[in-house]
Amino acid sequence: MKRPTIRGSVTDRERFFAESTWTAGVIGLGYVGLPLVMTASRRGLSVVGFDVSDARVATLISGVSPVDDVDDEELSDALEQGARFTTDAAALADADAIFICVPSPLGQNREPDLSHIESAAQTVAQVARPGQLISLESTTYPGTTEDYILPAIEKAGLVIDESIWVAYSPERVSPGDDLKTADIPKVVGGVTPDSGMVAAAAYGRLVSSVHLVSSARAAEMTKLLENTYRAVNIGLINEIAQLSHELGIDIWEVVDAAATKPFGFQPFYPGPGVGGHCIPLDPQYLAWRARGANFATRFIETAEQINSGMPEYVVQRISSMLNDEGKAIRGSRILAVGLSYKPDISDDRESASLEVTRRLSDRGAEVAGLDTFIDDRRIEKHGLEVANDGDLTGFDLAVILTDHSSISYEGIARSVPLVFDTRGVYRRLGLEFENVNAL
Ligand code: SAJ
Repeated sequence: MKRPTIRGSVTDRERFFAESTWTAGVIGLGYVGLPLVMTASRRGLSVVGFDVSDARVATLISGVSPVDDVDDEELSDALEQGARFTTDAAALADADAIFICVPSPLGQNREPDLSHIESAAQTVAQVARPGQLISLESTTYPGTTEDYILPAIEKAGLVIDESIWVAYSPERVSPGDDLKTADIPKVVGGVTPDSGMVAAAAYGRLVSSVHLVSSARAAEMTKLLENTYRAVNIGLINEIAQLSHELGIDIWEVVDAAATKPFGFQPFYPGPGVGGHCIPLDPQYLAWRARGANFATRFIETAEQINSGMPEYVVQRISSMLNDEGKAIRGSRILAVGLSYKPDISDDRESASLEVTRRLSDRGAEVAGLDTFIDDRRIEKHGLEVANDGDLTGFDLAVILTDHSSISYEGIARSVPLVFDTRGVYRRLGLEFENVNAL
């Protein structure tokens, strides 16, 4: 692909983004895009949010936030300040900077699915105009911004660094974390040095700290390193947890002890597997790109095997606990506590909890779900009975899969004869019950 020639100076464009009240356009109004719209609005910028979903746009216009981390009040404030939400991409032509925050899932064979990025690039090709900054935020493999966004601006007849600037800046939203977008340092890399400078000036208006790297690829790789680091360390602790159980050692005690080391150790905790739309997926983007370079990413593959094997490991441990009481999974009534992929959020995408409940059901258990963040209809949609937290009797075993803070763990231990705690929540809360076993 012929790279557009680089001409023109950036100083006035940097100054524009650093000093004027410009308009931020966001493509994709999900758990990344909507907080970004809120941040821009709070910082006094005009904002226009675009999404392909009529329902999502209608919800936003009605002042109801579809994203856990954005409350209705915040949304109403932004609407009062003139925030626009639309399914009409033409509105993005008003934006001085367009931030692309669309999903980057995996396809059927766990290969990158860039269809959302591709469609966002087509939108950019339609609305791009001189003076704009285009920044891709979706997690993806190194080279995506050049491969997909540059051709889009060329199609619009624009020249990089003369009439338009292009960069990559990974999102670092951690759903359920009370850190706001503006308080999380932002890594930024341009497809050219000049584009990086212009993007850094724009992001400097949105967040408290910008870390400029030399290229879009470096920024893309930064994000994949962050999340691969987590996936590999979670895989490590899940393996050590299984070994510790074989050796009769309490892994939770050992992690807490290792965490007393003030340097060189970051605690990770075992669990029923790795959920969410980032940690299980992002490392596969890097592994896929590595294969294209004939490079084997062994740590990523091994971590993936261990983490994706945790639901079955949890089922085996449950089977042993029931067998010790002369029972089998088949015919047992099991209470599954915590169905979302991590505590105190309602998101159950890729949730390991649901992989565990599916396997238990497949083995003939009657499984009831208890999750204060997920409504009954969704629990039933997952093929589970809805547990009545007012009466937890009648179960042979309870398994703690996601440790929401709103659950009464003491109540569960007093009502259910056996409890399998995959999150170490009883130890963390200092609750000691004979009938509770931990991973
Ligand atoms: N998990 C473990 N053990 C651990 C940590 C996590 O089993 O020690 C599991 C969790 O239960 C969950 C999954 O891994 O099922 C992912 O957990 P997470 O805390 O990484 O949560 P995410 O995926 O919502 O958010 C992560 C961000 N998290 C943190 O930095 C703490 C961050 O890596 C990214 O900003 C974000 O993904 C993203 O959007 O990429």
